[in-house]
Amino acid sequence: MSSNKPVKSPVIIDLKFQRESVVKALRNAFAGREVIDMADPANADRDLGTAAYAVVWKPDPALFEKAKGLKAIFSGGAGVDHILTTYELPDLPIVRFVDRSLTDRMSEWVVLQCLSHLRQTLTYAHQQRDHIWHELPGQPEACDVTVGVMGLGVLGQDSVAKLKVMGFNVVGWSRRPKQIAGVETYDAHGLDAFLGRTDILVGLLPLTDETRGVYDRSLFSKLNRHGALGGPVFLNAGRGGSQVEADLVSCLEDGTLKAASVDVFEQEPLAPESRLWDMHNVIITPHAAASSEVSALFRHVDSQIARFEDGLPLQNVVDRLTGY
Ligand code: NDP
Ligand code: OXD
Repeated sequence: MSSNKPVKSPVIIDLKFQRESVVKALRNAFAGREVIDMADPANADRDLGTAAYAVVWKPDPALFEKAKGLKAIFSGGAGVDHILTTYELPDLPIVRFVDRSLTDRMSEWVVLQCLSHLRQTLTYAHQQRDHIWHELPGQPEACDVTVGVMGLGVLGQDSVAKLKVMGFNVVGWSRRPKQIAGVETYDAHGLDAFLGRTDILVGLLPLTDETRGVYDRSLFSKLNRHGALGGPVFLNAGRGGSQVEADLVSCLEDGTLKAASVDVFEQEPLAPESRLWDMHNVIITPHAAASSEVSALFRHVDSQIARFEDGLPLQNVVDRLTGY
């Protein structure tokens, strides 16, 4: 007996993620829908013309040539520069990954780094290595320090809320004006005023034509030099293309910046010869501030496809003009 249910259109998976996490998550994903996993060599020459959806992270450039029937593209992460800056993309909706798991992870990273610099964990770690028992003089409180968050989107706003819980003063900057209770915010025109208030600068901007190279010497030199930490600190978990790394290194060397925590780099992986690796005032994490939980990603894609097929608008669609 044949069923009258319409056949669900296949979904293509092209995720340059850790392989086991994808394989494991696929076991329970996309019920009743064919999955074309591009990491499976058997799919190398597959006809992709019937697939309506693709879930991608740094996909094969030829994918969009071959998959001519796509109706929507889902980014494997919150950022979409990995596709927008690299390919001639078809004029289709691109959906960002927005999920509590990713947002929480990012806020954890931001709060952890702010507290690490507040509580001088780098210096104490060096002292411990050298068996030195020495309490550092002065112990500023979070309320003595102003954290300036650049980028007040999903991740920036959650970080702001959690930094406030820890007692930091928080100011924020975004392209368009924002109202956030208990937080002074600045728009594109207020950048210098925002920087002048900021002791710890947190970069949570997407990479676009406008934000490329924004964190440079000129910007770092406008940060507050008279704060309780004894010099400005820079954190970046947005995108490495937004920082001028040569300026970052020289500002950390000459004291324009006191310290930094960096998760994203102009080139990833960070080159073994980068001076950043050995700087005593730098914390490096390997683009791991907020990795995508693959099973949560597939649940999010599944629910967006269900909306789409029910005639409802997709959520978190990228604005192709602004690039985020
Ligand atoms: P959103 O799109 O929700 O927010 C982006 C924010 O940046 C908005 O507030 C936006 O302003 C602001 N912005 C964009 N362009 C400009 C500009 N030219 N000038 C001033 N402000 C600007 O993004 P998310 O918060 O979800 O994510 C931010 C970025 O974090 C991602 O794009 C990605 O690159 C990075 N990321 C990094 C991860 C990691 O592990 N390191 C993990 C996940 C994401 P407005 O509000 O006015 O639109
Ligand atoms: C993202 C990332 O954009 O992991 O989600 O960088």
